[in-house]
Amino acid sequence: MNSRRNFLRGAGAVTAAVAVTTVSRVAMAALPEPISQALPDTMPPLVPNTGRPYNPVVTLNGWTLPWRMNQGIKEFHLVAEPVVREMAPGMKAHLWGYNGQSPGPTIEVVEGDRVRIFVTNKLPEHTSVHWHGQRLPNGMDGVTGLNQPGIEPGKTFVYEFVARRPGTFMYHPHADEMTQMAMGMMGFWVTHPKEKNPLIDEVQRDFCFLLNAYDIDPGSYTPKIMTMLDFNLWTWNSRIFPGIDSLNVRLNDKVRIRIGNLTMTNHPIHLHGHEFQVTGTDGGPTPKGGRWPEVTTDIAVGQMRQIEFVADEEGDWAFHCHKSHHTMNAMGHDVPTMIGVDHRGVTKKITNLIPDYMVMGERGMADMGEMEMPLPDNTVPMMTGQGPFGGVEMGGMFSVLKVRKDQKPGNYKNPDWYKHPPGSVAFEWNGSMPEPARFKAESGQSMPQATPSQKEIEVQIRKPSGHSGH
Ligand SMILES: [Cu+2]
Repeated sequence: MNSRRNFLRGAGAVTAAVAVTTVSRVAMAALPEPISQALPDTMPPLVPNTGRPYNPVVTLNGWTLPWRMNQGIKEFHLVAEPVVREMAPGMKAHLWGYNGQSPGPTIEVVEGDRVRIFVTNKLPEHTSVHWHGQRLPNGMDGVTGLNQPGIEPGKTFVYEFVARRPGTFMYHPHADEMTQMAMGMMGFWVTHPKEKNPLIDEVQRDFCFLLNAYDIDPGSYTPKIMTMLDFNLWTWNSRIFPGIDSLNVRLNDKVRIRIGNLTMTNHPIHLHGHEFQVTGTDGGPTPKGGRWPEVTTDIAVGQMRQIEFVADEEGDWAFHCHKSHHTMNAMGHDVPTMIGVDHRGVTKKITNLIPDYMVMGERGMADMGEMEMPLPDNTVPMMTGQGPFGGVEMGGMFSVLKVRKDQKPGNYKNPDWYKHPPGSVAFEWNGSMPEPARFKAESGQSMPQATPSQKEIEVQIRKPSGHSGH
């Protein structure tokens, strides 16, 4: 990659993309060393040691791409390539991404920075990078065929523009998009304000992640790229609960969370215990008069949202997508609802043939959290995770905001479970249970049926009889 011959080949391909800008060939004496990340862990903020100072972000289960300054220009090197991404302990996916991970590294720059990004393609097909939300010269917008030719396998292209407005952005291919995004190619981009901006508050914690989704059959490794709606893995930065790190903050920190949606559906993102405001989108900071308190904000496809709040309630607060199927891992959606169905007789007959058979859903699906039926290799249970009080029964797009008095400023380490003050946890009632009072309706049906003499159908309610059913 760094040999002179490769560089010259890359530089030849570059000319088309930068012909109209003022990049001097001399300035690009060599490509910046590509930097790769092997771990799926949340990396500490990358404090800038060159260029203008700023308060860096923390990418959930991700990292920020280091850069080099070259005659006042910030140079980055992205390598599009196949990667193996651990989605959660026990499950790895064969994806496409950048610099060793999917999503790719976060790019952080400062408003007014001149940015040069080298993009090397190590995929088996052509690609390009679109810089979602940026003001830039048309030839840098990255739409294959429209703004540039595709970057063929083995080639390197150069993008160069000034990061004109501060905000929350992302990057992704604009070449065979369906395949490349279904395979995990995307990354976050943050442009920090260069000076105090009346619409951008200072925060103590600044997190970011992308919403993405995959369809990977249990027991397999590669996403099905033709899937349009029925995805089975709902991910934050290509991670599923319990593989998504918690967001660890200090009590009374002002917290910003930046979220972008590159799935095929909307995600109502919900935070417990606090109200937040949407302070910006990929279109820029929200005017202060247009902000209102929320506990859930819907993020539509292709949108980005920046939420902010003061973390002034100690505890372990759930933070998740509110679509209940998006907080589950791979499952079959063709399972019928079995609540109230007594299959004791049937189960006995089946277990004679298939000893591991387990009936699903007779008392609801919570049993799945402690399911003992063997799973295929490389598969995370549909509902899983252990909290201090037992199974959390979640999957997919779920994490926890941990607010602690003793979390040190700038420290992102995961603290132990919250220790609740005595008497502040919901508890079991052991007193007597009065008969329910039956409410008598006062109004009647305003438009009764013409023939009210229908036969009443008898419905049998089977009440659960404890956990020893089968
Ligand atoms: Cu969702």
